Amino acid sequence: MSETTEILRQDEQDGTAPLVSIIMGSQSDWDTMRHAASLLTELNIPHERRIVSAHRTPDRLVEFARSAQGRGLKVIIAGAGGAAHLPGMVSAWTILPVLGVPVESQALRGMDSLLSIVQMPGGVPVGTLAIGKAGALNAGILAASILATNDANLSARLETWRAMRSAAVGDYPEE
Ligand code: RP5
Repeated sequence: MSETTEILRQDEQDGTAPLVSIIMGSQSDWDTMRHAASLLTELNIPHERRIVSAHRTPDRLVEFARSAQGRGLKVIIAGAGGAAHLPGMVSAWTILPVLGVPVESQALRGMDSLLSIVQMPGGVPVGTLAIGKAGALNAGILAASILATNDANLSARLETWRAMRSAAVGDYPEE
């Protein structure tokens, strides 16, 4: 088993039921999506990470999306690049909130991913974040915010996280 595969499976091994699922269209998306995973880990939010391709594993996509709510998931973060159907297709199968992360593509630097994810027809929403690392991180923060509306302890952890980020900003630039 590769080191990355081991990381992708580590949350399945601790036996905690995941509240957030981070899915991605390809192994190559992990370098972006790991920023969402790191944030969730930092805030101690049980989550899973999976590869689900709209194009290459369509049956896996349907099985994942149709079972998501029944498995106790509350939020889905879906990252994909290029013709990025994954978040929209998942949203078509579930009423859970779906946060879409456009992964930066080589050909069009993620503009294709962004437009594919953001331009959903009315009625099938995908909350679309920025292209790349910032989008993945913010998807993690948004997932935490959604869960925190019903979890005072998590809300306090999120407040602390934000306060630490603020405290790290200096008043003046260093020479
Ligand atoms: C998409 O195609 C994936 O989400 C990925 O961003 C992109 C390239 O995939 P690989 O060719 O690296 O597997 O489906």
